Amino acid sequence: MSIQHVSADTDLDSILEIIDRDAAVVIDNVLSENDLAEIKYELQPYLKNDIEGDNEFTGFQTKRVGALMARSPKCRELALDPKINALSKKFLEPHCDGYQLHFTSAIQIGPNETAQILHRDRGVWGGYVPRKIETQFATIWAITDFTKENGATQVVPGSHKWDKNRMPSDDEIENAEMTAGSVFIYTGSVIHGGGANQTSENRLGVFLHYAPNWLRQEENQYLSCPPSIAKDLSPELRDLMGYSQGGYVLGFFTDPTDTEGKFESVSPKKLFGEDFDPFKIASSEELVSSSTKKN
Ligand SMILES: O=C(O)CCC(=O)C(=O)O
Ligand SMILES: [Fe+2]
Repeated sequence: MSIQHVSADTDLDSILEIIDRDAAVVIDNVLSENDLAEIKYELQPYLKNDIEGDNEFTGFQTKRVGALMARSPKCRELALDPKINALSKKFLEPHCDGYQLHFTSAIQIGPNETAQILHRDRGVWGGYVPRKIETQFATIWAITDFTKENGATQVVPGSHKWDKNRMPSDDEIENAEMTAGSVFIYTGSVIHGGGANQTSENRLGVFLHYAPNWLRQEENQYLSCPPSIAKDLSPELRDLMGYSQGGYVLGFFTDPTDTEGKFESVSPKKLFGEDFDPFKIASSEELVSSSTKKN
């Protein structure tokens, strides 16, 4: 089963149908040459380091650069991309009342890298989230071309519906080949992994993953993009990173130095002087009704 490609003007429902069937789809040619040049320029200082992986999962010739919301204004735009966010919301909302940014990473697979171990990203929670709950809506923005030869992500379309222990045969494994500026969408339940790079060029992708607001984020956004940096970002992006409340009470905070009660059990939005619906710990009736509603 090959990976389906769609154009940037394809409607949401058609894309979601493909995601439901294959858990993999490429939207072609979303970013301009200019966008790509800006992203490369912004990531360059961090990709200069020589910190590469050191095992079969992180690779031996692969660089991973995180904290993209703090480091790259252009990656902030990608994270807020309206179409991706509309898809993410629709995909995740059967199991949450809001979603958040879960993981940001630029992954550069260098020459001579071998293929990454195939896996499902939902494994980050150790297998404790029931399979019927989709945990991740994941994007990989191609900053260079992705080819089978240079390490385009390997994917097994349809494997999100497989029994947990079924292994793919070689002819079931596809590569998410795409031109620079395209975006590959996959889910936390589909089997995939970085491809082997048999060329002399680097393969670079920007990974931005989204997850329900009630799950622990893979990349700690509050440490990777602390309030001192987050204060200069847009309220929408801060919300997406989790500087907001998830549901009734998740994510409230108290300023430990506050003796006047101004920052006692409040929404993180208050930290940034944002207008927000006054945050109160939910009443016990609300909590009871929300816990019965979902179960
Ligand atoms: O680099 C890639 O193409 C995939 C990386 C990946 O799946 C991961 O690190 O979880
Ligand atoms: Fe992965």
